[in-house]
Parts: sequence; C-alpha cells; structure tokens
Amino acid sequence: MQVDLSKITKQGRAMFLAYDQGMEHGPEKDFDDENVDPQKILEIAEEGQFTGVIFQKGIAEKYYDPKINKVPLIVKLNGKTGLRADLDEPYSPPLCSVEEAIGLGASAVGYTIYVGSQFEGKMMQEFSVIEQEAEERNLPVVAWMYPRGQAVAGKENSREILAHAARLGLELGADMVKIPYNGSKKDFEWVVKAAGKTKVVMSGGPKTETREEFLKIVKDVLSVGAVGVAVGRNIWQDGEPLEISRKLAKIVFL
Ligand code: FBP
Repeated sequence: MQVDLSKITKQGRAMFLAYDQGMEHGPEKDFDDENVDPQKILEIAEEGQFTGVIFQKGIAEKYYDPKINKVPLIVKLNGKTGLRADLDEPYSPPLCSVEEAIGLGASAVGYTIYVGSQFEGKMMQEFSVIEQEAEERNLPVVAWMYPRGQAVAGKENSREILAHAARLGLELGADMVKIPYNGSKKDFEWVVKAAGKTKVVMSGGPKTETREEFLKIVKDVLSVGAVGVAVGRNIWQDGEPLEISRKLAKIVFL
C-alpha cells in the first residue's frame, strides 16, 4: 500500500527543515546565539513555507505544539552524537517509538541507516519494526540513507553506492529516502531511478560558500527527478534564513 504523502508535501514536492544537528554534531560546531534556539527554527519553518520540520523527540516535546504550529512535524526516531568519530562503524540506535512520535503530533517519522556499516543489519532490522508500525498508522517514513563505514570507505559518494542506498530504502519500505548528492546530475538521475516509487529528497550538507551554489544544486537534483530537499545548515546558518527559504521555495514548488 502506498502511504499518503500529502501532509508532508505540497504539489508533490518536499521542503524539510532539518534540525537534529545539535545532537549529531553538537551546538559548538553548528550553532550561533540565534539558531541554537529551537523556537527560532520553528519560526523559520512556519514562515518559510517548509512542508516539514525535523526534530528529535525532546525538542518536539518542548517546542512543538500541534494545536498552534502549522508546519508538519517529522520526528527523527534514531540518532547518535559525532563524539565517537573514532569508531569506524557508525550505529544509530532507536530512541523514540512511532506511538510516541504520533503523541507529539508527528505527520511523519525519520530514521537513519548507515549503509555499509558493520551495524547495517541491526539498523535495517530496527528500521523494519518502525516501518511496519508507521505503515499501520498511515504515517510516512523518511529514511536517511547514508553510506558510511569501512566497507564503503572512499566510495560513499559513488554512483554505485548511492544508488544501492536508495534501492535499499525502496526494498525496506521507506516512503522517501534522503540521499546525499555527489555533484553529478547523471548519477543522481540513476539514484532516483533506483529508488523506484520511493521518493527521493536531497540531503542538504554543510553550508556552501554562496547561496547561488546551494540553490543551483537544488535545481539540478529536481531536474533529474528528486522531489525536494531536507536541509538544515544552508538555511539556518544563512544570515537571512527567511530570504533564502523564499528563494528555495520558488525553486522547489512548481
Ligand atoms: P544539513 O542540511 O545541515 O546537512 O542537515 C541534514 C542532515 O541529514 C541532518 O538531518 C543531520 O543532522 C546531518 O545532516 C547529519 O550530518 P552528518 O553528515 O554529519 O552525519
């Protein structure tokens, strides 16, 4: 059964504001006095025409009010910190259940799988459980499919491995996959094909030197079939987050 994506898309397109970097990277690395405040991010998501805001459960619990907030909530169900970067084999443990996410007002859930990691199998198994629970509730599942680990070291951005990650998302039942862009439109076109009926959104990545650079990347991935972006740093690290959000929306929405 195809899950209904209309709550987290507009005109079939997705524009998600990602904000789990405080957990993943730590506040020191990514935040300043403004964007360290989740309330500010929620305001950007609301006013910036985003079709979803991505929070871990703690932030959702304390800042997101489904009665007040209009922007759909996507609760990230697993996560890790980057503090153990010394470990070559990343693992992202489940931290929140589908039921809990629904209780917080979630319109969708997100889950990371490090494709190629020694713990890939464990993450796939854990993902399968949440995928089943979410499907039963008609809740879309967005899978962060990130190639990482010794087995794929140096090949994380190859066409072969990115397409494999996208295909794995399809086969596991993800409704959307969030995939990093390697800079090649041709490769991404293949990635989108490999994902079949699973929709593809591009993972934002570190802030580009110029806005134009980031917006051009977005245009490129959309032109080869991606349905949108899940972006964090390129929005809330911009001096004028609402301005860049408006420019992004003009590109994403038809
Ligand atoms: P960005 O647009 O800031 O890259 O956010 C997308 C995202 O997937 C976040 O959801 C997540 O916290 C981060 O990137 C993971 O980054 P890393 O590549 O360091 O694992």
